[in-house]
Amino acid sequence: MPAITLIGAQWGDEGKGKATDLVGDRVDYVVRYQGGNNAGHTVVIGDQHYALHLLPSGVLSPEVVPVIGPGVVIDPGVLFGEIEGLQARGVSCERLLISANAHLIMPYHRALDKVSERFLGKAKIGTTGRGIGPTYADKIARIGVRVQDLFDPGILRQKLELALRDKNQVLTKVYNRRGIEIDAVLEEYVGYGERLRPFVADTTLVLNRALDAGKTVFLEGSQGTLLDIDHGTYPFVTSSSPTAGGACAGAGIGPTRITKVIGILKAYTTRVGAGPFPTELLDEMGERLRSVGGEYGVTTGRNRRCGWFDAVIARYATRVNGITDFFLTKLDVLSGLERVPVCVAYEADGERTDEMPLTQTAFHHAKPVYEYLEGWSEDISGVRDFAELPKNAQVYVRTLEEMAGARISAIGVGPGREQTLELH
Ligand code: 2SA
Ligand code: GDP
Ligand code: MG
Repeated sequence: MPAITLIGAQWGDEGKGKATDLVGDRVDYVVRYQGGNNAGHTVVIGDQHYALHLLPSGVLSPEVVPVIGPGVVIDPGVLFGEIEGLQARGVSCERLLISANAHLIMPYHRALDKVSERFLGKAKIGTTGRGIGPTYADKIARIGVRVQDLFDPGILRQKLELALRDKNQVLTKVYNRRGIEIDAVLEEYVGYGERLRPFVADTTLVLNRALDAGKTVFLEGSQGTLLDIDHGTYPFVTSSSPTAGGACAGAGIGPTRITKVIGILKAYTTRVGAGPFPTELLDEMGERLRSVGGEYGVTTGRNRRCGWFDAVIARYATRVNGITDFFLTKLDVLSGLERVPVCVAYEADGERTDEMPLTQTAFHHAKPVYEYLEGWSEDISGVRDFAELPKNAQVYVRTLEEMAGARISAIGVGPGREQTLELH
């Protein structure tokens, strides 16, 4: 039975949290497969507003089993803070399952993330400072600490000694910071191990058995396609694979199980942190999109950079992920504009291209080529049926669908659960 993947089709913050929450009563498992508490997924239910960082958005649906897969990096202090925060609001987290293979964000990862960004100066990535890059770097270098290591203090000490031998040199000699004490970290993390134990499971086995039994597994991506380590705007990316292929690897589900790949697409574009962004608006219109769209980082509170819809990256996301359906979000934010520009191609180094330029240098130079669509003035946040949308809003949606290369199955007209038009 089906596994469904949900992917951010742009630079993140497309509204994945809301989209996952929407399907909560139709799926059995919701799985996070990459990233960590750099993510900020917003869910609005009635007058209740939830910001989730590590827990899958499905945790808010009482029948769903939320799963943190092996591809995720976990900061245990943040995880327990989030669990306690939800429990205080009456949301049960008892069903949560956590992979024994997931890697842990350690205090030295957070320290290195912050200090290396500061030393990069103008070349900084604009990370969330949560230790994500250094944790994945240790994972790939095979000196990471995994959830299961917390159950064996002897192994944990060995791993910490190995990791800290170099890192304390770097922190103290290169960055002139205080070194990290092994004993304090050991004590803190052995304590986390005891608290994590009841949640730890062979999540890959659980999910594959569930699929065999006809259950539905929903794989919730974080960040977005253009932030993917392989397919994004490297080096201005996160250190994991939010794309559909990453969902298989990070959850332990074979590609043949996936029957649907849903791309979440904002009706305009945003990005947080540094890196190229051809349709960025540095003027009052950018400000308008930010304030009307509420475009502020859910994790760091940073201003999001805002710009027009970019059909080149939407097409790219369709191709890289094999997107079968789009959920178009935040259409309501565009109400009141006389005309809405849409980027259909780039001009890079004197040449027009309909696809992503071959090199990052060319992408940095890419200038958007715009088509202008007629706007609409009506407030559409109360509309629940496609046919009730103003004619020009309908044309906008159909034009984006054609340009992006996959059908639009749902449209968001507000942050609330009910502010959604379902087309298919
Ligand atoms: P990191 O911390 O190593 O993953 O940062 C590397 C780049 O990835 C970007 N990134 C994000 N982009 C959009 N949204 C994210 N989550 C938060 C949100 C962001 C926030 O939902 O608003 O609160 O600032 C997210 N997480 C990582 C990051 O900006 C870097 O460009
Ligand atoms: P995620 O990281 O992809 O889950 O997205 P974020 O939660 O970081 O940012 C999306 C923001 O848009 C949140 O504040 C949502 O509540 C809000 N949102 C989602 N869908 C819609 C929509 O259709 N219209 C409006 N106005 N807001 C939306
Ligand atoms: Mg977000």
